[in-house]
Amino acid sequence: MIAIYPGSFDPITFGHLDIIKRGSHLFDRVIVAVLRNPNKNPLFTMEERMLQIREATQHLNNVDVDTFTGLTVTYAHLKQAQVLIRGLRAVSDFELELQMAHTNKTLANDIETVFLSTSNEYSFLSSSVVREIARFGGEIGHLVTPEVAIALRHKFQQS
Ligand code: COD
Repeated sequence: MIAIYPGSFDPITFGHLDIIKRGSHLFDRVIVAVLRNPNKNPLFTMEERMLQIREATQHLNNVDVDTFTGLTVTYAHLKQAQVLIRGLRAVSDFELELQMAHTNKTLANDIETVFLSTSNEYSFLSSSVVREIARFGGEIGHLVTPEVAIALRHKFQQS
C-alpha cells in the first residue's frame, strides 16, 4: 500500500521524522510530499526542504521525497496512493486535522487518512517552534538533524 505524508516541512523536525519512520513500517511505500504553496512565504526554499528531508530519510529504503501543488487527493491519485498520513500532537491539532480528513474524504472517497499520534518526547515540537528558537540563538540540536540545525543557523546569521 502506498501512503502520502503531505506537509510544509519548513523545516523537517524529529517529530516529522518519527512519523515518517513509523509510517515506513506500516506501508510498502511512503512519499513525503512537500506542498508548493504560492500563498505562503516559507523560511526554506522548496529545494532546501527537499534536500533536508532526503538527507534525513536516506536510510529508509521505502521512503521517497517529492513536491506537489494543488489538492493533496489529486496528487495521491496521481501516485496511486490509498492513504494520507497525518500526525496528531494534541487536541488543538485534532479539530483542523479532522476537518481536513473529512474534506479530503468528500473529495476522494477512495483515500483514507491515517492518524499517527506523536511520540511523547515530540508532543510539543513543530517547525514554527524550531524556527522561533533558532531565530533567537537557542539550542535546537535535540529537535532537528545536524544538517537542518546548520541550515537554520546560516539563515538567521544572514538576516
Ligand atoms: N509529532 C507528530 N506529528 C507532527 C509533529 C510532531 N511533533 N509535528 C508535525 N506533525 C504533523 C502535523 O500534525 C501534520 O500532520 C504533518 O506532521 C505535517 O505538518 P506540517 O506543519 O509540516 O504541514 P501542514 O500541516 O502545514 O500541511 C498542510 C497540508 C500541506 C497537508 C495542507 O495544507 C494541504 O493538504 N494542502 C493542499 C490543499 C488541499 O488539498 N486542501 C484540501 C484539504 S483541507
